[in-house]
Amino acid sequence: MLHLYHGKTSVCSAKVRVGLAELELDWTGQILDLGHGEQNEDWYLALNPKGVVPTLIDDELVVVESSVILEYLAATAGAFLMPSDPRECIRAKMWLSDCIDVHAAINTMTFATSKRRQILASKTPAQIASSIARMANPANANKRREILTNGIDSEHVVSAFFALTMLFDKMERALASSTWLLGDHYTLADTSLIAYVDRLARLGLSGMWTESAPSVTRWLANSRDRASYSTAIKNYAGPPEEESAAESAGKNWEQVARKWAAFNA
Ligand SMILES: N[C@@H](CCC(=O)N[C@@H](CS)C(=O)NCC(=O)O)C(=O)O
Repeated sequence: MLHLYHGKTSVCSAKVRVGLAELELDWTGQILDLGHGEQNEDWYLALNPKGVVPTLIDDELVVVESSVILEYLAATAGAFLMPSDPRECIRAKMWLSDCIDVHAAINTMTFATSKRRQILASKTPAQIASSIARMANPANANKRREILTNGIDSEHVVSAFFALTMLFDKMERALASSTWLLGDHYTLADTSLIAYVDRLARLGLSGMWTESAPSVTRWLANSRDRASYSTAIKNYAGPPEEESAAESAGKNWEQVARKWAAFNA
């Protein structure tokens, strides 16, 4: 039986849950409390030394990295969702490899806006410093510290804008004449991206693509209509409309819009 260590609202965990749902695989899971640092406990670091979710266990096999997990699941389920034609297959894999930069960008936008607001309002500077000090990966710890200090003015926001501009341009080109990223059939490429784009919409940041990449809005709606979205994302994070309305009150878009426009000018 497949066993997944995941986070309730973690985007890369959601991405794997979408894959499990699309492939109709049976699995068990354990949700880690990321806010309280459960991912940095010794028992979990023995499985995933970077102290991040998700981690998939299949008997004695430990698989980390959400895109690699998706590929493994697709192979396990008889390659369903992964095109068999070598050229299509490599196009799907390139979308999966884009996820490394896309994940970093989504993490940046989440922590530079909503999470920063929540963390600064609920924790003392000493509590923040000690939770960052527990992070296993020094690169992630340095990034978190800098973003919590500088918010939307963080140097990481510029890198995030670069990655997201490339993402929306590529998605718009792919979706201009087809329903899904690789054509008329839903594939692992679509599975790999829904949680990330959904997160930006939940943060109230859909202004990043509504005018420049309108096909992304249609793709997001189509992806949210699939049963896998309810099973894997909505059941854990709640309805997207409620979250984006709450986030709009936090004025994320007002903070981001001017910088985003300047970056794309
Ligand atoms: N590239 C990794 C990223 C994993 C990652 O950063 N996961 C986040 C949640 S989406 C996490 O566990 N964060 C915990 C922390 O930052 O302490 C993947 O796709 O699996």
